[in-house]
Amino acid sequence: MKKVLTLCLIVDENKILLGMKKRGFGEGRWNGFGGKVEEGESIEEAAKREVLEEVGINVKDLNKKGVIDFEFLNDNSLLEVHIFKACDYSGSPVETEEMKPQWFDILDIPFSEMWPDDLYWLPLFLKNKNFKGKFIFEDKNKIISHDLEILND
Ligand code: 95F
Repeated sequence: MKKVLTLCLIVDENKILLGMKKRGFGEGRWNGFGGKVEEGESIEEAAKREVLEEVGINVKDLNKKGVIDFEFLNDNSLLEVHIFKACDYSGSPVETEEMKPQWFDILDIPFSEMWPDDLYWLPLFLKNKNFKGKFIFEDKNKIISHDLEILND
């Protein structure tokens, strides 16, 4: 069964807010904020809820940037991740049980401590492109194939 997840990256001028995942899936990696869409909520509602829960920030407008399907061959799972950019927000990041937040200069993104797919799509995201893609992982560290397509607005 395919699971639908959200991923929201907060960008403020030349900085991007990432969180170091402290537990669970993705532990030890910097990432945006997100998680599973629950029954009865829209994908955008889920994206906002996860940002508030994980880092204590209220995001105003979400800009939809891309959708990526991730297949993990090791555990036979399929995830559809909806990726959003938020430029308008209120509050300051707070550390939670889930995440230790930190602002990074967009020229100094810690790709070596992130999910390996980010190296492909995050540069497009930062150039404000819309995209869709599919990545096949052998396990959580190894991409064995990928497709990534830029969409016309
Ligand atoms: C990135 C991911 C994943 C991958 C983990 C689960 O919450 C949504 C984001 N997420 N983020 N950048 N890459 C491979 C796992 C699907």
